[in-house]
Amino acid sequence: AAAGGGAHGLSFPAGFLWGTATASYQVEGAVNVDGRGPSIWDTFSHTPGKIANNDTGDVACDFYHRYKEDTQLIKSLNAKAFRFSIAWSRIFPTGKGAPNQKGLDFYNRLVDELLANGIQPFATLYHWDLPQALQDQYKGWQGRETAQAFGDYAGYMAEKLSDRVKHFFTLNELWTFIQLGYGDGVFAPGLKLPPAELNQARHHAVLAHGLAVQAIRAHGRPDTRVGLAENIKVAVPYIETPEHIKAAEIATREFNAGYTTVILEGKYTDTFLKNAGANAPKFTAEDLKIISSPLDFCGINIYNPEAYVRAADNAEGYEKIPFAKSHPTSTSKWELLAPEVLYWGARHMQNIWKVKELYITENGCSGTDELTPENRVNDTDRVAFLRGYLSQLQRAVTDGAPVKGYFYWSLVDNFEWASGYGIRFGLFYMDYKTLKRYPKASAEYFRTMAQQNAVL
Ligand code: GBH
Repeated sequence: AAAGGGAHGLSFPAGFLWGTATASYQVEGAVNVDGRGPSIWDTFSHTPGKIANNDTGDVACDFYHRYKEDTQLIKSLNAKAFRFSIAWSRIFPTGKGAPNQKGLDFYNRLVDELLANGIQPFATLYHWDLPQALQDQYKGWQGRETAQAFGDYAGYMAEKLSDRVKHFFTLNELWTFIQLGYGDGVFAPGLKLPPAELNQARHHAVLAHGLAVQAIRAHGRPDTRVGLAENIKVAVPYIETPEHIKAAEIATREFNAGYTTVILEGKYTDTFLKNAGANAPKFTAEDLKIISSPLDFCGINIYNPEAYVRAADNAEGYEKIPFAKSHPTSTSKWELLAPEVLYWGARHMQNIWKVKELYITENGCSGTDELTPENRVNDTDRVAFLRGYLSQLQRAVTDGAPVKGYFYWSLVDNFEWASGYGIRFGLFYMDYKTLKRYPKASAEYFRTMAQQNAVL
């Protein structure tokens, strides 16, 4: 039964979960507190020239100390779920060995605070802040040992938190941290590996995901649920007719061959292996079994399409249509705006891989966000973004896509990786001098939608 209902009649089903998301290194700060070990993002952000303005996450939003205040912000949005990530190096300062109780205590306090305020915790175990020691010892994801260590850490977290945390995500956006961190050198650890080594690192990351799924099953409670949060590369059919929709499905399967496709299908596609040739990763049949361990749900982070595609009479069965130079973007130049990507992301997961439970684990819009003398932020661009993207999500749910919830990225403005603090995604504006938070117009918009369970 539909609850609420807006002027457009764009209601979501009763029980649809509204939430926001953050990640440890982007918000926590407190990098030298309570025994936290250094991560590759500490090293990278302290290397001059890597981050815009040479910003670092040393203080960020000081979420480590202000999580109670931020829980009230979440509550004020009528959000009933919060997705956060755990800093591996707070728990295991060198990635493995003896756990650090003080680090665990922080996440215990956070989880308890969320639950006391009626907010379900959704925990991501890895949002890119790899313990530096694992980078030094095993070359990070280039070493199979890192995947093993991740599995052990995941099992430990499930044991400690699963009495209260019911939803775990293994790794956030494998594509991003592998491609940009180990391939293009623009994210930590800043490497530009040749194709064979890059492929091997990527293989270790999908293996780590599978090992973590198994460890969470082994050490969690019977009702513990596990999924991943991948930025699936979505092909949008440029016209919604059966032939172009089919082409978009073929393209989406290939765009994600090294990530979502191998995780959900348990094999690398023929095209992927053919294209990789001598650079294909070394793997065993047992690896593929681990990698494709069954999941309870999938999280998808979606901002922009990978491409518009059309059906084509070629070997691939599709062709990409290049983006127009004038295609609109947010203040992040990579964020090509296309609300229907949320519709097609959800539909492809359902139609290609028969996924039964989906969450939009990230979706958001960056903007210029200036604070007026009256302490307002008139982010009309973000309001328009939300209305457009969520209308398409509502259409997907109406058409039967099994989307159970939506997490806006992000709760507050935060450390936007290589872009530093200059790019803002939050529903709340962060004054980085005072660390005061101010609701933007979009926060009020979100709060009303979440309350009425409808696009307004
Ligand atoms: C998400 O990635 C991340 O999970 C989240 O941490 C982040 O804050 C959010 O997006 C907003 O960016 O630096 O020009 O090479 C979304 C996918 C992949 C989009 C990396 C930006 C970097 C482009 N992102 N990409 S660039």
